[in-house]
Amino acid sequence: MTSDAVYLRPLPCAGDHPRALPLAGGPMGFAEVELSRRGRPPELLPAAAIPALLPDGADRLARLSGARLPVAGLALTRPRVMGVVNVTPDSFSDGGRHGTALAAIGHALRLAAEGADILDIGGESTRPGADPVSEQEELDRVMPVLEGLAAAGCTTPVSIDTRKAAVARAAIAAGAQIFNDVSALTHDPESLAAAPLAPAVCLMHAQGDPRTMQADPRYDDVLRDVHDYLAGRVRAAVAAGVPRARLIVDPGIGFGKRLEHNVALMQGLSMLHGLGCPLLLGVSRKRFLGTLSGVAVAAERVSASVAGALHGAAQGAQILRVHDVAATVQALRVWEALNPPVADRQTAGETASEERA
Ligand code: HH2
Repeated sequence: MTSDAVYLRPLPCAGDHPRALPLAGGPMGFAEVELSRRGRPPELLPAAAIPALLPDGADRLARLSGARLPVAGLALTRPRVMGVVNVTPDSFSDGGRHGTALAAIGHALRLAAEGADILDIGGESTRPGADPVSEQEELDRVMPVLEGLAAAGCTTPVSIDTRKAAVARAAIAAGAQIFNDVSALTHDPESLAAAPLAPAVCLMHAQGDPRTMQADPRYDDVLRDVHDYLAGRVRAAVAAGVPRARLIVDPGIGFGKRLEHNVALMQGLSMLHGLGCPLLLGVSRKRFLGTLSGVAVAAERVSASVAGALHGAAQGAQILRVHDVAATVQALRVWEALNPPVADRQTAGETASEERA
């Protein structure tokens, strides 16, 4: 992008605001847009003014508000919960707890029963400082889990969390619906060729490699830098043969980011809807939540994680990657009742008055 590129950030509001357009086809809306250029003060404008202001304004507005196609057979008109299944000895939040295939299968089935819409299976920790794992080791960790889930009759769609093309290929052949790559298809030179095989691909922003990424992360303007990086990776994936409608984007909270970077990304998240892809947010149990809440032990950051997930929902994120599925599903049930899809509001109102009667 050029230095005078124009960025649009829809300001999320209730979906039934009289002038609101739907935010990325979900229950939230937006009636105002913050228009900005790097290094200049932003302007707040009515969304309806955008088409007349920018040559591509009508298209950009349509991208911010348009419904996304389903992912893994799931309609994205409400936030979906992706449950984390780490088959690793060293993950930051639950390392070693589900390290054997049997334990991981049991954990995945429990998350599915708790209401996970998607199960994200990973065999390599990408926590800060983590050492890489060989391809064979990763395959040996994740494939028995995918096969075990299928044998157990689990119908919850599976996502494979990997930076390796061979692992993605094997998992997709075994039925995985999403290739979730924290390197946005940059780590393995084969990944761009493997990506079109996946029904959906998640492109996540990370600065640097897990081993060194927290050493001294720097950005000119973290929100716009992440936006532009993801826009470039969307273009690369489309050029490699993955239709835009099958791409998911993710700002990569905690991946080469300081506290202030994570906070700025969370606050400005809705700008990423301009990329026209479903938005995935993974904040669960991460260190910045520990810093903000004062809770040192990752597994004890459940309430902080739920608060982060609800913030993502309010910014229109369609997929929330979480460890604590039951707690998140419970919170989202209430959130969804208070923020129903616009088409359902009449019905919800009627139900409420019936309950009062
Ligand atoms: N975060 C982690 C791993 N994979 N994928 C996406 N798309 N977005 C994320 O934010 C994300 C991710 C890190 O969390 P976890 O899996 O719990 O830890 P570890 O990498 O140590 O296994």
